Amino acid sequence: MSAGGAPYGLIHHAAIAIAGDSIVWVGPAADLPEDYIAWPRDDLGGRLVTPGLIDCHTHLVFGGNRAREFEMRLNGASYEEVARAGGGIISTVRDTRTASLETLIENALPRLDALIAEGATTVEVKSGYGLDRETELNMLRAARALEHQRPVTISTSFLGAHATPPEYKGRGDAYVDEVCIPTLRVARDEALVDAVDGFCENIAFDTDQIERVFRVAAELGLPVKLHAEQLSHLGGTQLAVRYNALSADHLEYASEEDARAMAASGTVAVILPGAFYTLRETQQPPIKAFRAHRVPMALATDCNPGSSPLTSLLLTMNMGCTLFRMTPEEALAGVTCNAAQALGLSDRGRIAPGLRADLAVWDVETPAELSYRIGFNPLHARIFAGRS
Ligand code: DI6
Ligand code: FE
Repeated sequence: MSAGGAPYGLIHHAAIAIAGDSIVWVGPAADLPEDYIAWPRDDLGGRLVTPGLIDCHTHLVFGGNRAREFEMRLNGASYEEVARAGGGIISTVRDTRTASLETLIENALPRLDALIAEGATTVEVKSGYGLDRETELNMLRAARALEHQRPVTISTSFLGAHATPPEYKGRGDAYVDEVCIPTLRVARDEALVDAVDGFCENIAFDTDQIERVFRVAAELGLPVKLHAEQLSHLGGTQLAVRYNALSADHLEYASEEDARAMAASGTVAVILPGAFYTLRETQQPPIKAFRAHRVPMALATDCNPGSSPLTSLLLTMNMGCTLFRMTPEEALAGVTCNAAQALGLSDRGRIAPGLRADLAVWDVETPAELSYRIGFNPLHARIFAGRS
């Protein structure tokens, strides 16, 4: 969002000067400095220009899909019956382990294209469906490869601590020590990982196990983030805050105390309405507490084959407003400046001199329309690194 006190930081009748891949000036067109007067111009016809959208939480790379499980559940099967039929995260692990690197890239591209079509210019992609060394590394290699297939920035997160694989059933500690942490070290050595994530939940890993992973992340100089308080209050947020996490994500069961601690550590609250909606959750994240304690709130698709098969940031914005009562201004900040902060990227997410010229141009009359409409894409043009 640009600077300025107006709602959304909006500047009417504005001009943006771009040199190469960077913004060099922004302000009222009437105030355009002499230096830029003779530069080539694109007249956008008075359209709304926002920062390019940022999806700061996705599991975009994976094999197979879980539509059959979706159908089984709607035909009355319980989670247990689905699991017994080989459903759940483990079914995606199986499909991801058998997929080649090329297949992982090919499967991810349509999902990435859906985000790009709505103006996304930066997308975070996690590992976490391999749960063995080679497949975790393959997922991160596929994520890195996406950047060479599309005009987009990919930020990668290692999520080896997503679930315990079948061969380590009931032996979570051994999996963390024998597979997760050694793989993290290799991923770091191969420059495949930008941040380290974990799933802190009764059905995944406890705070002690996550802390063992975070300790190694700190040793390797990698920032952390955490799936926390999604289905219960396990204390993941307080652990994340102790490690100055970039973000804590989901947070349906986060407390006022958690919000206070996140405000103090500058940890972003990443709100994921797609999973809440898909799982038909009832416990909402404490938006009022985050607002009261001025915790930056980001919004993301959490695109994954199980709990959030969602590839629309605009629908995510609408869900953030309609389901969680975020304001349209909070929703737009949630997929721009706050999402950039959740990824530790200070060079984007706002329209300001010195930042990347990643922009989205919209056919809307007001910014609120971006969150208001359901299933409609008003993107007029997308500018990535200064080029449309
Ligand atoms: N939280 C979730 O809801 C997903 N992972 C996580 O950490 C579930 C992922 C899946 O069902 O495939
Ligand atoms: Fe997730």
